[in-house]
Amino acid sequence: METKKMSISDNSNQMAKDKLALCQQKIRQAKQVTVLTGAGISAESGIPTFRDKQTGLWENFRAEELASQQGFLANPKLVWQWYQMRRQLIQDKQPNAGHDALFQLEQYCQSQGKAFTLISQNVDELHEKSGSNPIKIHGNIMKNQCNSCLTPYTQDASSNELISCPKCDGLVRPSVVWFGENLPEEAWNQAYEAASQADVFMSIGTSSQVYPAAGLIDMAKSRKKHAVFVIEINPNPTEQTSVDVQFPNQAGKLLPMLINQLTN
Ligand code: BV8
Ligand code: ZN
Repeated sequence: METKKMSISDNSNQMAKDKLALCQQKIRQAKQVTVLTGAGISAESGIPTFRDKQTGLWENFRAEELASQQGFLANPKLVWQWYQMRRQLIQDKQPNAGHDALFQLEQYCQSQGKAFTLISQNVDELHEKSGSNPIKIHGNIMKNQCNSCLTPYTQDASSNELISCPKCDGLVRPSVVWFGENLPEEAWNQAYEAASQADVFMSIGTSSQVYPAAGLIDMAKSRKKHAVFVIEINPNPTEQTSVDVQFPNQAGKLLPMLINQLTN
């Protein structure tokens, strides 16, 4: 019985090795590598994902309600305090091995003359702390702006009390994209372009449920010129049908394995 069990686990190890080798080969052959990350890549740094249930004061609200113009106007203090709590939670967090491996991949691509673009749905700054310069399509939770005249608010905003815009007396809010709001045009155009030029598209730590970000994979796949190779890294495989290789692993564990062999 023992040998049967060994062969099954050997089998799955061999399969995993083959998947890694195939992905490394596709990256070596690629001219453009495009990566899309979601909340899952920050999970191992201790930042809860959007799928995680809200807790405390906000446990009876869904993130989609709080992260919206409607939610803010209905209860500005509750939403402002939700962001203050999230900023406090995020500010001392450090990048994990997944973020660092993506920066190494970027350096590898540059050394090989390949184009590399990192697109992130995340509003934390962990990619930046590990040296990357992501296209932030959902904004940055550490920045603020006026909800009425959109003027950036660069003064201290650590208070739990609501802050009024010095220019128009409107309410100050975080510079993130709320549900129902358009994505920043320049960032979205760059993300769209990088997806449409991709030879390898990596979708990492995203449930692929928030649009238009979740549509980038299908848009990349629908490109006429030639097939794009799609890699997904997520312990909970998504319903994305265009994925060529799915790793049911944590990004912080899998990415170093994928990148280390590539660069050594
Ligand atoms: C738009 C900033 C045009 C805020 C975010 C009705 C009215 C209006 C719009 C809509 C509507 N119905 C649908 C829409 C479109 C809507 C949408 O997609 N809704 C969803 C809920 C269906 N989209 C929008 O509104 C977008 N704008 O469409 O504009 C428009 C304009 C007007 C009217 C109509 C259309 C704006 C979307 C942006 C919202 N803002 N963030 C804030 O942070 O407070 S999105 C927010 O969700 C975060 O950025 C986060 O990234 C994202 C959630 O997605 P994920 O990143 O995937 O995170 P999630 O928690 O879901 O999943 C984590 C995954 O990680 C899991 O799968 C897990 O298994 C995995 N994981 C866990 N651990 C690990 C891991 N993976 C790897 N390693 C690990 N260790
Ligand atoms: Zn204002």
